[in-house]
Amino acid sequence: MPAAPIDARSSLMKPILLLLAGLAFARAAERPNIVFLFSDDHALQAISAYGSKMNRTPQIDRLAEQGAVFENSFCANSLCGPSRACILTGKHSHLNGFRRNSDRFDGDQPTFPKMLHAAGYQTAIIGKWHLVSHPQGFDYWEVLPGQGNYYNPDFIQMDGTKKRYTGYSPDIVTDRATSWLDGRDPDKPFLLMCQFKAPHRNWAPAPRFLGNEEPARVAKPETFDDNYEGRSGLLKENEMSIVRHMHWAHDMKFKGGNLFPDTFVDGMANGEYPRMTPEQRKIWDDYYEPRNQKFIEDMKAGRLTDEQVADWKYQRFIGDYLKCVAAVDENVGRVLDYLDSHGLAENTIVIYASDQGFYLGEHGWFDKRWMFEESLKMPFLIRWPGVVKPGTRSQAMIQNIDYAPTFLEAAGVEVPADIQGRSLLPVLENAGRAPSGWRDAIYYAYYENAAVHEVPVHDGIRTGRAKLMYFPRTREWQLFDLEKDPHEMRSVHADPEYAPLLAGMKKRYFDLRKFYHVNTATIPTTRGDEPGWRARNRRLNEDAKKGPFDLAFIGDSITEGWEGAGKKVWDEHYGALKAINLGIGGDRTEHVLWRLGQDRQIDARPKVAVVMIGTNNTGHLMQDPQEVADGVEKILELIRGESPETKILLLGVFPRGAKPMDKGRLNNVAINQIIRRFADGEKVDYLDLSDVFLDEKGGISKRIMPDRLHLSSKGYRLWAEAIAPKLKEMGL
Ligand code: SGN
Ligand code: CA
Repeated sequence: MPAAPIDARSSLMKPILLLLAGLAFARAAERPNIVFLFSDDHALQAISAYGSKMNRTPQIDRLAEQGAVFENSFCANSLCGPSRACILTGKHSHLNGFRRNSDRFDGDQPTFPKMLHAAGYQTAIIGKWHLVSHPQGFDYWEVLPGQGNYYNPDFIQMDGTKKRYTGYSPDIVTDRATSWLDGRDPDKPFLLMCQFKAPHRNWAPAPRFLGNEEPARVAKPETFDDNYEGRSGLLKENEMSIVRHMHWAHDMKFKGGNLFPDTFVDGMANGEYPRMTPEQRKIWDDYYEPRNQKFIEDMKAGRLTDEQVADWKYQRFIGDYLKCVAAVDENVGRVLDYLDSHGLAENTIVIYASDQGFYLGEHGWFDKRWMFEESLKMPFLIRWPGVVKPGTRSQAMIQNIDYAPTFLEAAGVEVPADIQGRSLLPVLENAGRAPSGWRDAIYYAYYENAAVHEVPVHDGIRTGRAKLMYFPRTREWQLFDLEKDPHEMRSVHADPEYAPLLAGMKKRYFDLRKFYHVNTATIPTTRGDEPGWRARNRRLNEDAKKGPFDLAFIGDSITEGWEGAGKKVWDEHYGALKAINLGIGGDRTEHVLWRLGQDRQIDARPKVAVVMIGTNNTGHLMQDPQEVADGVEKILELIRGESPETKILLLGVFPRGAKPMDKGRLNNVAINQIIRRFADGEKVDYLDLSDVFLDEKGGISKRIMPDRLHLSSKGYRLWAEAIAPKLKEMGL
């Protein structure tokens, strides 16, 4: 007999059903469902709940009306994969290991979806993933490969195959998400991560937004013509300017060859176009072609000023971007409607966030990465009936490392002690106000230098009032007074009036780095954005491939100097051996880690490696000796792990400075005190050559070290002679 519809059942059944439903609700109420709606590159400036001047996002705004908006929500590393890894793990990039988009997420580490799954949640992720390894901890996943596509996207299936869906990416993500909801076990709580590719570059709008009406003109932001004066010269190296770096086909949607190479960049096709169905293509062409032809005619006729061309680029960019946002907004609405119509809204936490912010013309830019406000900020809206008061606006400083502990606590799962973020529950339960003892500052670190858009490595902290940044490449501090200079147009780090603020911010910076276990000496870092380094490094990479070598020297300028002042001595001592000089001037432990590891200079696989590194960690920051020693230790571990046959002769960092009480000298003494213990009587031997270079009073003769740091040819001779017996002992 087919099941009768509910209201046809006996009147006796009704109260029982209601009671059961009530019990189910009460039980579920203890364990709320979690719907994580997440987009890619959606800036606060383009969300009306955040006061957008350029668009409306009525569906996202529903969450603001029914829940809370966090106005001081920040990411820990303003880039896609890194932000997602922070969210999954609740840890900063240097600990979760995903620092740059080219990294691979170690899916074996603990993540909040895994922990929720273990606690009985049904878990699913659908959409953009961008962490290279396949998702773990999900009952169901279906993710875009890499960046994914807008049109007729492929999705990686759980068996590793790919499946193509016809349609527009955010719509399909929602279709797949709601169909997973349909099929789930209604008796268990669930976590659904619904992650849209939009509005990421190349900002390809859905056909339904390519109607005939002209997009509303958007006023360019105040800082569009920023000339980057008053801040680090590194800002000028950026390759993310709307005026200078828009691609003809990919970004600006022209067809055919670039007609104005002085105005547009070549080399990136519009990858979406060939994927379209004939119907999609027709709508696309009907929209873009007449507008493009008009622009081309105007350009050819010389009718456009530079200012007008810049404006045209901006309108094309922002018009497309906002259309992509509109599609995200609609899909947020579809998910909310689903929850409403299925009676799920009451017991489901809904979040809307995006992996980072984005420049919508501020500082003349598109893209993100810099620690400036527009990309540092992440949207974060949360609806949680019964817990979050509707219409809450929170000023509490939160970060993406907080999401994992929040979800865990909401689900009643114990938060592991090594999670670095903090659960937002105390803020949510306190009407959005930060309880006392809440964080006063966030820590930020960006690592993807020598990559697209040319943004250097930097880190820093932001408090409610100020922002401190540090650029290791140029050893520059930048300080911004966010109250007086909200657009961050002038660094006041050198302004005497700000000396007390600078000192305080520096203290917080170093304390926070300690607190989060940030030791840059152990974090592999490239200097590939410095042309001189890049050229030498490339050569060393090539040479290293010719391994195995007999002997390798690994280090900084003092090692590199074997090719300068030390050349003759090198030839005499090592000319007969197959020897390689892996020294690069200015390197610190973190750079050697990068070269040996990521750049595979370890492929030199020498019989003996002479390692001497650390004086530059001392030099610029007077880095704590223990931190530098940890960096040295990591180098030894890397060599031992990747080239187990290699014997290592670890040298104490050479003395520097004219006098024994020179600060740099003392720092090196302190490093050596620690690293001498790395000798294991087996694969690692240690030698301290201080006595070879110092006179009886602890002075350094200019004849040996002309600048009290680098060696003369006499110095190199002393070095070679001092280690000769050891090298012999080690089999050379
Ligand atoms: C792609 C984009 C870049 C963007 C990175 C990172 N180029 O390389 O503009 O900065 O992704 O973005 S694209 O035109 O090929 O899309 S992220 O959000 O994935 O980190
Ligand atoms: Ca992104």
